[in-house]
Amino acid sequence: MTKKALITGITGQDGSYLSEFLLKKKYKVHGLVRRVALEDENHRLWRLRNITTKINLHPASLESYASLVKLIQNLKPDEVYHLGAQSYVDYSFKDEFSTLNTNINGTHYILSALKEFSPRTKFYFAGSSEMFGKVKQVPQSEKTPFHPRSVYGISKVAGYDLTRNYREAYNMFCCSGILFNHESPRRGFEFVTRKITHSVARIKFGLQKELRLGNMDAKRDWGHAKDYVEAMWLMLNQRKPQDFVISTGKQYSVKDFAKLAFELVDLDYRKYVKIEKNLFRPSEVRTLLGDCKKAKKELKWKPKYSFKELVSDMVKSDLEFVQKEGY
Ligand code: GDR
Repeated sequence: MTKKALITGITGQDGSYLSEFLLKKKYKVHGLVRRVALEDENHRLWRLRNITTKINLHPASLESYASLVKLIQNLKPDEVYHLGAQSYVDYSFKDEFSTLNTNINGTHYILSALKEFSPRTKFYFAGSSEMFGKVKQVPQSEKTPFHPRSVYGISKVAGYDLTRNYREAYNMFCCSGILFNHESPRRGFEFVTRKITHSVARIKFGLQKELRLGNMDAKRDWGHAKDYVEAMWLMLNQRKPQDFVISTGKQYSVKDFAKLAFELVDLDYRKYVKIEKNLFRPSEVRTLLGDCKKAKKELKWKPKYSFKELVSDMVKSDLEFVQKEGY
């Protein structure tokens, strides 16, 4: 029988790759979107451009329990992928209250609606390596204690605990993926990787003179979003619900990323990058490195893209983007 999946955050990077992945697996894909997005297709639905006729979009809001209940009651999906959130860490320092409201209540509303109206639905929660924050162990695994360093990270720990508690208290199939940074040509421009690759392309074409960055010594474990959405699906298609770290196990600094991105277009990053103090965060996550042994063993998952392939994919795509769009 055809399976039904409901994706929150379907218009984002992961939502769009996951939709394509599930369509290939013959799922019926449903997405929750804000009404404003439906009215502004060009700007808000660009990542879904190639598949809009194959998916079903429903207007609802993570801030409205009533709208979520209606959707879940009608659909009774086999799987819910809860990816929707205020996901930009830096913004969470500027608007703590709305980050907490959307991220915690949104997760809680969906879990509660599922419990009441579709308790057999499998639920995936997008946890984050930001939950480890000021890391207590290197590398970080499912057993590493959390120490979030932003309201965003705090909201993700709360979502993770809600997900665990619905699993334990109500016997529901609920999993959290603790995903480390994952990037792609579909990344939003506010995140450092896309900011770098887009600027590299603009500098190459003479549209920009310099690139302003904050902490270039921050280290991350960067994978490709295409690889990571597969892990989400694998988690919901195991016999028992569990949480998994998804990462590459390799670490690079923001400087390494910039150096390579500029090198790929034969430029030296030192000539273009300027450090700007106000791009530093009030409390920074300095270093993250994931240990995904459990996912390798139990999900038989492993990343396919190397760091170099990821950076090349993004630079190549941004060169095409700038050439085509002119900005
Ligand atoms: P992150 O991603 O906070 O790790 O969260 P981001 O790309 O924003 O920052 C990565 C690191 O780069 C440093 N940095 C800068 N960051 C931005 N955005 N802009 C800059 O100019 C800049 N200069 C240096 C940051 O300080 C940071 O250390 C991402 C998000 O996708 C989360 O939603 C997700 O949960 C985690 O990854 C895993």
